[in-house]
Amino acid sequence: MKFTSGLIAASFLASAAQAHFTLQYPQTRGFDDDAEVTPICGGFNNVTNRTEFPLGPAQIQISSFHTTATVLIEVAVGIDNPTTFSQFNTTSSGTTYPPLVGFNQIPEGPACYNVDISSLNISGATNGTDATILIIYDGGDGTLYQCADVTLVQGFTVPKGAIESNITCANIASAPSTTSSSSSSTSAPTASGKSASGSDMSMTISSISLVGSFLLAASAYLL
Ligand SMILES: *[C@@H]1O[C@H](CO)[C@@H](O)[C@H](O)[C@H]1NC(C)=O
Ligand SMILES: *[C@@H]1O[C@H](CO)[C@@H](O)[C@H](O)[C@H]1NC(C)=O
Ligand SMILES: *[C@@H]1O[C@H](CO)[C@@H](O)[C@H](O)[C@H]1NC(C)=O
Ligand SMILES: *[C@@H]1O[C@H](CO)[C@@H](O)[C@H](O)[C@H]1NC(C)=O
Ligand SMILES: *[C@@H]1O[C@H](CO)[C@@H](O)[C@H](O)[C@H]1NC(C)=O
Ligand SMILES: *[C@@H]1O[C@H](CO)[C@@H](O)[C@H](O)[C@H]1NC(C)=O
Ligand SMILES: [Cu+2]
Repeated sequence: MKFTSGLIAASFLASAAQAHFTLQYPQTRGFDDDAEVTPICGGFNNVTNRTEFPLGPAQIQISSFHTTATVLIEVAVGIDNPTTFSQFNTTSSGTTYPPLVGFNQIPEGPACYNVDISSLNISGATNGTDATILIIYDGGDGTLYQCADVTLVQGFTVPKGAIESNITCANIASAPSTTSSSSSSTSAPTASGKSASGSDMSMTISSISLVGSFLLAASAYLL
């Protein structure tokens, strides 16, 4: 008995150590390290659990197991089971909206983001609307995906303990728009709370090339 639980703990630690990234909150649709490379939701094509998530101010936490990684977070709203990338930036009436969290670079460890779905002004996003949050992650070994299926609830707040209490949650401006503004106010979220203000220029360049590769991945998927 003891031996068995020891084995389970050991295999859990082994898989956590190999992971590219994990989604701490909200609850992931599913995590399979090997299938994480499969669009759109890392190998999980069907909605199973849907959890409540704030329509207003909220946090999202991931853990990254690469030295540096680039992250983009998008949301599809009012669609039971989104199956194309465009459903994560376009309403049913054809209006496009920005990502929930723009491209940003993170160090290894936990990363937390302040988000507010209501601030995206998506017409269909009201109390009780279904949504799917999509984490797109690149730690240098491919573009990886995880989804979280939620119901947006007005006035709901992230439960205490869902986010590690000793980390600072970052405010990441929306991704640079196609009309390039040189002063994107992206900043890397850090576990310690100290700002990782490395080289903004190289971050911008790598963000742009990642935008390109993400879009390539997206269009490859759509073809
Ligand atoms: C996912 O949904 C599809 C279409 O409804 C179904 O054919 C398939 O069996 C489902 N897969 C799982 C794992 O439930
Ligand atoms: C659904 O959520 C419940 C409660 O969080 C959890 O116990 C269960 O394992 C989840 N099921 C799946 C398929 O993720
Ligand atoms: C929306 O997403 C699609 C698919 O990823 C992409 O081709 C398109 O450029 C995006 N539109 C905007 C305005 O960002
Ligand atoms: C949402 O609407 C508010 C108020 O009109 C505006 O300040 C904000 O820029 C809008 N956000 C987006 C993403 O369009
Ligand atoms: C949102 O909907 C839930 C039930 O789904 C309800 O309990 C709650 O009062 C609603 N909140 C607001 C602000 O209307
Ligand atoms: C935060 O707390 C967890 C345990 O709750 C600990 O493992 C981790 O090292 C702490 N992180 C920092 C940056 O203090
Ligand atoms: Cu990896």
